[in-house]
Amino acid sequence: MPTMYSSAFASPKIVQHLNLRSNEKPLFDPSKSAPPTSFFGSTHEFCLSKTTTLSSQHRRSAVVAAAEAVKLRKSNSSASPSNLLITKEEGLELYEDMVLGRVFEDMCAQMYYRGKMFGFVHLYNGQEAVSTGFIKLLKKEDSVVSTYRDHVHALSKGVPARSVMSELFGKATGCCRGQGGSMHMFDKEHNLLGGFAFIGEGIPVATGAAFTSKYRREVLNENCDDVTVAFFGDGTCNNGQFYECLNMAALWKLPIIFVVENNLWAIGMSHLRATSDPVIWKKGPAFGMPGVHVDGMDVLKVREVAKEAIGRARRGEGPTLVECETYRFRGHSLADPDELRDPGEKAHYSSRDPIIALKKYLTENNLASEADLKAIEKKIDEVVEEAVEFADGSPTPPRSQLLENVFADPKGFGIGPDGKYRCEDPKFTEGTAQV
Ligand SMILES: Cc1ncc(C[n+]2csc(CCOP(=O)(O)OP(=O)(O)O)c2C)c(N)n1
Ligand SMILES: [Mg+2]
Repeated sequence: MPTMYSSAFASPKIVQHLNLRSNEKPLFDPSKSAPPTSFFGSTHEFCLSKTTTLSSQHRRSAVVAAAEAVKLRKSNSSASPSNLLITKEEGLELYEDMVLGRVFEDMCAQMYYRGKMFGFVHLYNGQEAVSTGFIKLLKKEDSVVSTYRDHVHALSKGVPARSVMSELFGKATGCCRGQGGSMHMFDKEHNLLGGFAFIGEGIPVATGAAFTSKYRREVLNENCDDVTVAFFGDGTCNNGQFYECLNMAALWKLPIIFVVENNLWAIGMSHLRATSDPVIWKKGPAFGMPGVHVDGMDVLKVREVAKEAIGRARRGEGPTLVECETYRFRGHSLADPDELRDPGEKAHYSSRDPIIALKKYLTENNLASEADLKAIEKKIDEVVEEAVEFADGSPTPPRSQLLENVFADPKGFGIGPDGKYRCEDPKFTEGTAQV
């Protein structure tokens, strides 16, 4: 009997969408169903469990397991005689990027508590495999859209650490000249399109960027195969923009990958308590695009799924929704004492640290020695320390920068009748009601 959790992949229409290359089995093969490796490692109860016929068995059979897909690729791979998923160079690149993300974020925590940064700062510790797994496969021309947890996406995309750190310090040398701060990283050169503090706001921007690529290719006949990757959280999947953009992206077959970083929590709200159907990947097939669930603590699995999804987008075959099961190792922001999450749940995921897992893979498969990895760690420590020195020694922006790029000032809020910036008036902070 079909259950409400039977896979939408069973639909022939969807299978057609998954038809990738005639000579190759698709990675997102609906017939390769297997239990998710650890999905719902959350210690929270599924809130539907008492009122539906849903059983864990049904849930499991609905998930397309990337673990299976990875095995498939491994045994089919002819590129690597050793039958490994990555080369030594690729492995070291992934390791370096993940260590950079981790060390950078740990340094941010230190600098925040020393009063060098202001406002809210959201760190990415624990989620590195997602950023690295996707972004290291992109070209410079491809776009990335992030959330307020954006430092590591910026770093993976190639924005220099000193430029991100300076932005966090509010300095003129930051990637947004100090005006964006932690939640609004942006970098034109590397096509990092933000940094968005309002959850879900980046998804339409990403969809627009993907539309631009398609328009350039199909209407302007430009040689453009750029893709866009949009990252956002599980909590954000309950916002309307998510659904509107899935619809448009599928309708217009846009070159976009929607990457859900499902860390099981939206601030202090458990995903399982807040979402009528918490299986996010399944919402892709509902709109006519593949949906995939992958172990987001394993960079190699994320990378295999990312390859397929990016390849589809580049070939003009349309969008993919990827749900990466991951976990943040710190509180929601540096202002969060992180007292709500179950210590057992935290321990479960911290034992699956993605950096340690990659290290193990590299050493056990003789792709890298301890010394190779130590050298990378040393190099990254230096890069991050240099970034702090650079940021600390950089100038603050002039006050007049506050009013740059303001499109309209109809009531004279910024500039007084004397033509001077009001912010330069010593009484500026006394109140603006009269303006
Ligand atoms: C439109 C909007 N509503 C509410 C908020 C407050 N808010 C900030 S973070 C957050 C939770 C987001 O959780 P999730 O999408 O899972 O991302 P995570 O922080 O886990 O990476 C909420 C509701 C917001 N920033 N924007
Ligand atoms: Mg979340």
